[in-house]
Parts: sequence; C-alpha cells; structure tokens
Amino acid sequence: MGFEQNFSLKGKIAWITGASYGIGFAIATAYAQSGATIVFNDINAELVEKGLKAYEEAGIKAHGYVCDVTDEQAVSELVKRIEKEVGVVDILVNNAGIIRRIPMTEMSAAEFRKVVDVDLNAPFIVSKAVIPSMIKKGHGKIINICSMMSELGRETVSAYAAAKGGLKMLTRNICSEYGKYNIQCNGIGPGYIATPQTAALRERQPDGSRHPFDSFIVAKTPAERWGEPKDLMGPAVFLASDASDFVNGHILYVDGGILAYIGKQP
Ligand code: NAP
Ligand code: GCO
Repeated sequence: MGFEQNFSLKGKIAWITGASYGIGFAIATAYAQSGATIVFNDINAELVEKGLKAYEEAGIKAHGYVCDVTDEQAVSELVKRIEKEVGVVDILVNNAGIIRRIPMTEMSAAEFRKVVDVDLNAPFIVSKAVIPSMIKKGHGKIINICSMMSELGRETVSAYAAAKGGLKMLTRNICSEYGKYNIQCNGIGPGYIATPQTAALRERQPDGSRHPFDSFIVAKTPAERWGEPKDLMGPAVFLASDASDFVNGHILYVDGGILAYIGKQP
C-alpha cells in the first residue's frame, strides 16, 4: 500500500456544518472524493435541499439535516440521529459562520452576541456533542474554520475577530484536553476567499472599477489574487487524514501569504 493511502478518508464519516455551499461545500467535496461519507447541516430546509441537489450534481450522496448549530438541544438530538442513520462521526468540521460588518460603537450587544454565538459558541456545542463517541471509537478529527481575524483586526469586524480569535484558542484547548484520546483538533485559517460571505467586498463600483477592498486585498496577498474554496480542499484533507495524526492544536493558514507580507508598496 503506497504512502498516499495515509491521505485517504475511506470508511470515515465526516460532518461539515453549514456546508450547503461555499467553503464547507468545497471541503465536503474533497472529503467525498477522498472516500469519506458526507454529513452536512444547514440552518433551514431550503438550504439543505439546495445543498443536497448540489452534492448530487457533484456525484456525492450526502446526508443533509436541518439544524441551527447554536441550539445545544438540537445539536445533541442531531448527533444521535446521525449515529443511528449514518454512523459515528470520525471527522467534524466546524465551518458554519456569519459575519456582521458594523463599527463597534454602532453595533448592539445583541448583534455582537449573535456573531459570537455562531462563530465560537457553536463550535464548542458541536465539538462537545461529538467528542464522547470519538473517545469511545479511539480516534477523532476536529477542524475549526478560523480566519485571518484569528490573528489580525480590522475596522467593523470586532465581533467576528473576537469570535475567531477565541476559536483559535478553543482549538488549542480541545487539543490539550482530548489529545490523549487520539483526537486531533486543528484549525484552518483561510485568507480572503471568494464566497457569498465576501461578495460585498468584491462588488464592482458604479463606474465599473474594482471595489477598493478588492484592490487592497490583492495588494496584500503575495499570490496577488483572492482565494477560491478549492484552495482549501487539500489542507482540509490533510488535517482530516491519518497523515496529520501528530499535528494537534495547529492553525494552518491558507492565505496565499497574507500573514507573511507587509503588502505591496502603493
Ligand atoms: P458562507 O458562504 O456565509 O456560508 C456559511 C454557511 O454557514 C451558510 O450556509 C450559512 O447559512 C451557514 N450558517 C450560518 N449560521 C448557521 C447556523 N446558526 N447554523 C447552521 N448553519 C449556519 O461562508 P463561507 O465564506 O463559506 O465561510 C465558511 C466559514 O469560513 C465561516 O466560518 C467563515 O467565517 C470562514 N471564513 C471565510 C472566509 C472567506 O473569505 N469567505 C475566510 C476565512 C474564514 P446561511 O446561508 O443561512 O447564512
Ligand atoms: C472581512 C472578511 C474576512 C474574511 C475572512 C478572512 O470582512 O474582513 O469577511 O473576515 O471573511 O475571515 O480570513
């Protein structure tokens, strides 16, 4: 058997949250192509149906469920249902996330709490729900989708940066607490990726010119481009596979070099 088998996910069950489209969909597609059985959820039936159709069109028989990942009771019940209908989750990707771009002094506490609830509390809730079965099974992989904002701040994203910074430390704490059960918990920190979540930052201006933020990010990225969801597929497979069994508590930045670069001279 060749070394490449270490990157196989054959026989594994992978649950990717919020994966009807975007980054989660790309990661789930990579896992399916690597042999895994795909489970995903999204916040409403319409999105789950949209996702099931997209997976079917990609030749993937996915298991889709409606679940708000911030609802601890619903998540607990969903884990029981997944274990009954599909099997014990081997790989969890905490992908579901939201962002609200509002200057901090104009953001309500409720809006701040909502972002933290989805981007930080939910990864806690879902990880807590799957870890006991991973312990019984003797292995598990948890991958938290962090962000550039796990390391950097910028105007208008205070809640998101606080949540993603916290998610980096939750990742390290799950590693610390459950590594002895052969559970590896790592993060992926995508750079600026072209998905619906960043569409507003790439919109063409009325005169047809590029959005100033679009030009800014391209100048800040050595790769001189936005990332695509497909850029995350290989790193995600690595962190879900046996090949990364001694990688734990690590945030793998997939950012085209942004964090290493001062930025192009204007
Ligand atoms: P996206 O296009 O907005 O997709 C996020 C998905 O999560 C959507 O399907 C969304 O459903 C779902 N979701 C939101 N709240 C949920 C909840 N309470 N329960 C269940 N599902 C929920 O985002 P993306 O760009 O693919 O990003 C995916 C992850 O990567 C997020 O954690 C994001 O913070 C992170 N990230 C993105 C970038 C980027 O540049 N795009 C970079 C770094 C990190 P709705 O459609 O209803 O919102
Ligand atoms: C923003 C963007 C970023 C990206 C991503 C970068 O408004 O700055 O939405 O937050 O989504 O998190 O890694």
